[in-house]
Amino acid sequence: MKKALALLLAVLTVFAFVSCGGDDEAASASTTSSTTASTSSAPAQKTVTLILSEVHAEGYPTTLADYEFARLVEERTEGRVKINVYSGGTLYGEETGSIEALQIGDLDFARVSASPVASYVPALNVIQLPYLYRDGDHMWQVLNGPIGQEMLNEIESSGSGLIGLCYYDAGARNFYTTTPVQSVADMAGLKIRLQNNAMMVEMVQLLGGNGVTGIGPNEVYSAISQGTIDGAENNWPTYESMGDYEAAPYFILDGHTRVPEILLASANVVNKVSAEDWEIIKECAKDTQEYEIEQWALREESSREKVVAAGVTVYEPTAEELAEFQAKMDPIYAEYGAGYEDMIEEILNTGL
Ligand code: BDP
Repeated sequence: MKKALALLLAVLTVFAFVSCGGDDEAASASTTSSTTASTSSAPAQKTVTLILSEVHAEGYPTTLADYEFARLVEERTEGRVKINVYSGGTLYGEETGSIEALQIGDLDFARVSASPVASYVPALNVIQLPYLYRDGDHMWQVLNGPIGQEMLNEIESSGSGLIGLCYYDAGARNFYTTTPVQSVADMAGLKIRLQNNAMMVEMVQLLGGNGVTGIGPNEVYSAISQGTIDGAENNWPTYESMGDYEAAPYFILDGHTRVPEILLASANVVNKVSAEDWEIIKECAKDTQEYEIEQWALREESSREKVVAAGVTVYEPTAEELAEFQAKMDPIYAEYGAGYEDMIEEILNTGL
């Protein structure tokens, strides 16, 4: 009896051993087959869809760059990250609204002008001071150099909840009005719409006008038509694409500022994607910069041609008249340049 029991136990042990091994084999076979299945059919990977807000219309250089950014991200993350672009200000017509939405994580990306961003990250005013750059090349040398990078880092480290991914071109900004402006004296009392930035309001005040904020770029045409304001300031493409040239047909090439565009991300995006995909997103943004600059050059030219053909009066100020505009800016350099004297010096010397 004892022997029979021992034999039974031995048989059971051998059976248990064999069946365990068998299970292991079955398990490893099924792992292999699921790996095979995942490479041969669609992988069950996590995908995320993010949104990007843009005030400009379809076809505008920054909007084209937004789509290029979305395309590159989807391609390089192999579909794990998709970005939906909302152009034409359909999500946020005023950039301050989109910046605040990024800060609270309601929005993932926004392509905005650096001007309103400076209301949240004041250091950014340094790279958009009036009459700071000799020309576009000068600005790009600065933005692509250590100062440009330092300013992008500042956006992130300032605790703004924003991350600056890259810069885009937006040319030079000029005043346009319902009555001719050819000198500082002609600016007296004019109500000029500005981006949401106190430095720009002061700039217009120093020129004798009144800066008006809180009007989105898509509302400028109607504000001028209704007589709420006497004019605004912008580059050729915005002047043309928003139709402002029809309401304010006097354009003075004073080129008071060069304000770059910035592609911003919400700091919250890093919680929505993997570390690897976040690195890809940052790299894709940088890789769209040159593309936007090319598109910008084309559009700047075609927009200028279009408004000139439409009958806009373009005034090119003399060197003396321009010097008068520039001389009025000293208090701005004193106030907004305080603490950044060395950086301003470095900017002025860049490329010389
Ligand atoms: C345009 C910028 C756009 C600004 C607009 C404005 O591209 O981002 O919103 O100016 O003046 O040049 O508000």
